[in-house]
Amino acid sequence: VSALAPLGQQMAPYACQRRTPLLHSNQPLTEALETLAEDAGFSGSEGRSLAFTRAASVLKALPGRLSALEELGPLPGIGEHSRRVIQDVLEDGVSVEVERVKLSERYRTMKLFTKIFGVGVRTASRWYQEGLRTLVDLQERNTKLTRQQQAGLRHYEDLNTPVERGEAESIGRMVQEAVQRFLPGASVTLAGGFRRGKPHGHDVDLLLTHPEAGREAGLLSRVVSWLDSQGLILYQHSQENSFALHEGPEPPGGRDVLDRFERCFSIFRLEAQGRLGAARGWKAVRVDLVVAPVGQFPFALLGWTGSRHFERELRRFAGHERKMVLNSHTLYDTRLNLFLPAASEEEIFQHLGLEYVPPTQRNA
Ligand code: TTP
Ligand code: MN
Ligand code: MN
Ligand code: MN
Repeated sequence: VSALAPLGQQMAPYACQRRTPLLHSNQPLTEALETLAEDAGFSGSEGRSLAFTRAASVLKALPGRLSALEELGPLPGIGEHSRRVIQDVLEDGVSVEVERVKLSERYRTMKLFTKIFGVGVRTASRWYQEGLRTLVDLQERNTKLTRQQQAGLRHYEDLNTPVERGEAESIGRMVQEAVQRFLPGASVTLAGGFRRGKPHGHDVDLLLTHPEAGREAGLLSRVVSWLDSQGLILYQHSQENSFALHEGPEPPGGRDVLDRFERCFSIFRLEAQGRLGAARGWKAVRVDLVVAPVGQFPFALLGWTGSRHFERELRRFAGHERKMVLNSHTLYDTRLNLFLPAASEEEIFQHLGLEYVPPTQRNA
């Protein structure tokens, strides 16, 4: 028995109770499990998908490289199927099941289609059933596309080229400059994977707020119009704020609508940063802009920093262990029947009775 065994046994059951760094020692194992999670998601098996995601997440939090299944001990959240996959990869270097999935026509096609901005599992699956297999098929068979999907297809290559941190920071500055024009004192915060320390990402997530509540109203449409007039926006689609406190908290585990902030899903035209490979002089980059009133800002920041699995676990912990409802707007205590305000992410963790987990340790 190796040194990992006692450590494995100390592993807390919820990902939000653990520290999960970006880099960890079990990459081949987590990649295999995440491929199976993705494939299960592609066939609509959310439960199975979550089970593989949970197992991968536990391995990411291990303090060292796993060399034998026995070292895991009775770890929470790693089911029988996942154990089998782990064992195969440990013993043979690969899992036959995972390799088969990766080569399957269905997995490859679903991956190709869901990488189009605006295409989810349901649409991709329908196209697959209709016999479509390539991006050219979509065009040749005159598949009906939304405006968002058309933009996604037009910029497919750029949008599937990782966004570098420097590019994300440039976009942050562009937005900050526009914001200052219309509302001095407002702030722009880089959230998402970059806040967790990732060196690159699939998009740029920016949170806008102003220290005086209410001042942020109307800001987003002005900012987006101005950027658009400067030729910096290739696509945008905005949603109004649909959050109302008087509606009370939403039941946890309901729909996957994550929040109701005023927001803009967009594609920016970013001038080349003097790097290689930007022969055209510019690059299309996905940008999410979200506006939060200052009172909800810590909740929005926590919600938009991710990872998705970390967020899901925070909400599950809040509901199951504390009888509280957490979302990107508020924290509600159902036993005391009141909202618990917070001025920082730290205070939200305190309300939940959780040790604070800094953004770079939320890579669950
Ligand atoms: P993403 O941008 O999808 O993911 P990411 O930034 O972690 O990774 P990547 O580098 O690939 O971009 O989502 C960021 C966070 O935003 C995620 O924790 C979930 C949250 N989110 C919401 O709260 N509401 C939403 O409507 C969406 C789309 C995301
Ligand atoms: Mn992101
Ligand atoms: Mn990456
Ligand atoms: Mn995003």
